[in-house]
Amino acid sequence: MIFEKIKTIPTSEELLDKAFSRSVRTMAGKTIDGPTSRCEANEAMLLTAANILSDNLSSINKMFPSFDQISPFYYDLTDILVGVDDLKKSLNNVKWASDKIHTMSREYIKKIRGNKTPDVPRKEAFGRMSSIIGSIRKDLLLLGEARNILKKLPDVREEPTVIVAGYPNVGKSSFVKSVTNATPEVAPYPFTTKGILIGHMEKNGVRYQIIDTPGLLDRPMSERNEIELQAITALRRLDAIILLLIDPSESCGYDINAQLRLAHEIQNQFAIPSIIVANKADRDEFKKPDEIEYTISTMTGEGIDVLVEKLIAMLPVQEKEFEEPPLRDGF
Ligand SMILES: Nc1nc2c(ncn2[C@@H]2O[C@H](COP(=O)(O)OP(=O)(O)O)[C@@H](O)[C@H]2O)c(=O)[nH]1
Ligand SMILES: [Mg+2]
Repeated sequence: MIFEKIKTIPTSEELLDKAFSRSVRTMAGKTIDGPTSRCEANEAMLLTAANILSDNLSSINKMFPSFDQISPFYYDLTDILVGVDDLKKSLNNVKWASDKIHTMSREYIKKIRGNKTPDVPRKEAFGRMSSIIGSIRKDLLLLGEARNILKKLPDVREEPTVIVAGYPNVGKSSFVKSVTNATPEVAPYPFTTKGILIGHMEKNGVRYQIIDTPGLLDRPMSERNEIELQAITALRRLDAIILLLIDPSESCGYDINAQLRLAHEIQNQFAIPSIIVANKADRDEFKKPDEIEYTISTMTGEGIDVLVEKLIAMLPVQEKEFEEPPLRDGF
């Protein structure tokens, strides 16, 4: 996951503490005698502090991915949850502070060398570093919060994807579990308390991703808040198709007309291919609505293979590298 490698972002106080205490420690145990070694001591102190600050800041900058290169799905989520513009601004400010501390410290080192009172320019440099770090206080806080939010985003890959939608209890999670080999991972998703279920299946050497998004595509759009709607928009940026599950046995607790209405609403909302499929074909109360072509039972496995074939046929074909077949001897 692209945000996984972002480590904890220090606050400005923590950064200054670290830099200044380390710089004092460089001097520990050393006898400072005479003007030359007093200059060297102050120079070493300044260099230690400045390097710690500018290195830490530049590594913060490098931990974040370039927002011009991340996938549209993660870009959208970042924008909804944090704000890409704010994030970029803070990253730029941190980069600026890193460069500034670097160049400023080199100027002060020249002032320290040969100075009769070298601790005067050194202290002045420390003061300036403090105020530079102080000026990016809010940026570090914003990046720290952003990191905590983004790190928790699920690992949604850029693989052909099936998003499963439908009212609660129609069998969405059961479907994901029945077609994906390993136990699907329940990943936290900031827009829903239940998290999302991500499973993978492999057919003919191609990996597919199946996602159940409880709380997002399981009730009418009019019942959603702004943030949920945006989260749904981000889903639209995946290379995906939608499987709309209905339960004509109505054992899910929703009547079939409401279920079909939701399916049609989602079809209108998303301009990506979709298919309505009736689940729980094994139940006595099951009655296939006329418009539905595919019926399955995640319990008995009936219809699942045929449906998976159909889903794969609907998904965008993965570009496979074309290889010339080798010529046989004599040709
Ligand atoms: N009889 C029957 N029950 C099913 C079938 N698929 C799911 N269920 C049951 O329906 C309930 C809800 O399933 P679940 O997958 O959690 O639904 P979700 O809320 O849409 O994810 C569970 O008790 C399942 O065991 C099916 O094909 N036949
Ligand atoms: Mg579920």
